[in-house]
Amino acid sequence: MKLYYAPASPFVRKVNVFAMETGLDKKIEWLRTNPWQAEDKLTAENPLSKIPTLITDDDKVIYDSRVICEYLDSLHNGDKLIPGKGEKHWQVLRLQALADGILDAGILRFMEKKRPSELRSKDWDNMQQKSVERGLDYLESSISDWSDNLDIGVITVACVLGWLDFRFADEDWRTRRPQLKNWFELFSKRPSMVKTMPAEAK
Ligand SMILES: N[C@@H](CCC(=O)N[C@@H](CS)C(=O)NCC(=O)O)C(=O)O
Repeated sequence: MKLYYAPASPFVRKVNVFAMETGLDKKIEWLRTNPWQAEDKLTAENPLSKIPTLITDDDKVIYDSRVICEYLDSLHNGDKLIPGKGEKHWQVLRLQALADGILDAGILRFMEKKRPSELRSKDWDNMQQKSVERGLDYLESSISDWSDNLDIGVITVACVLGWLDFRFADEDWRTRRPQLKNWFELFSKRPSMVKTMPAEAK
């Protein structure tokens, strides 16, 4: 399999952690790209020019991170990280959707920060920041429902928190959320997390 990636992408990290936790990482060949430049090699596979984008061994193209993780989960015989149908399935997918949504709002803020200051909208930034804050509050208040699990939901939560530390290091999410802080500290020690720390693209 081949995976289009860039080193700072939290969605790529999610797929990478998922692949390591399911023992599939050795089967992935990494193809570096810059999705913001809409390089031909990427847009030929994914018209949205987004990463992660996976090319399977039989040349199928799969995106986005949710669909890639579901595909990876179908390839191994260990414990599934996306539980089959039933209550657990929906809980895990909802946790993933919440964490992905926090990331989406965080990325909108990050993009806004990059615009010339006279073009930036404080209202827009506040609105996205509030989504992030509410999402994190929910993670703190619901932590006993998910913190003992290893699944696509908690992997996504961990990648979101890692990305917030990477891109918004000056904003403290921990003080008001001690349980989330402790959980993240522990989860971050997993080899899959240690080996996939985000890095600025060179
Ligand atoms: N929902 C997508 C989001 C992917 C995404 O937004 N990736 C970013 C990098 S972190 C990207 O490729 N952005 C380029 C663009 O939006 O043009 C997923 O889960 O894979």
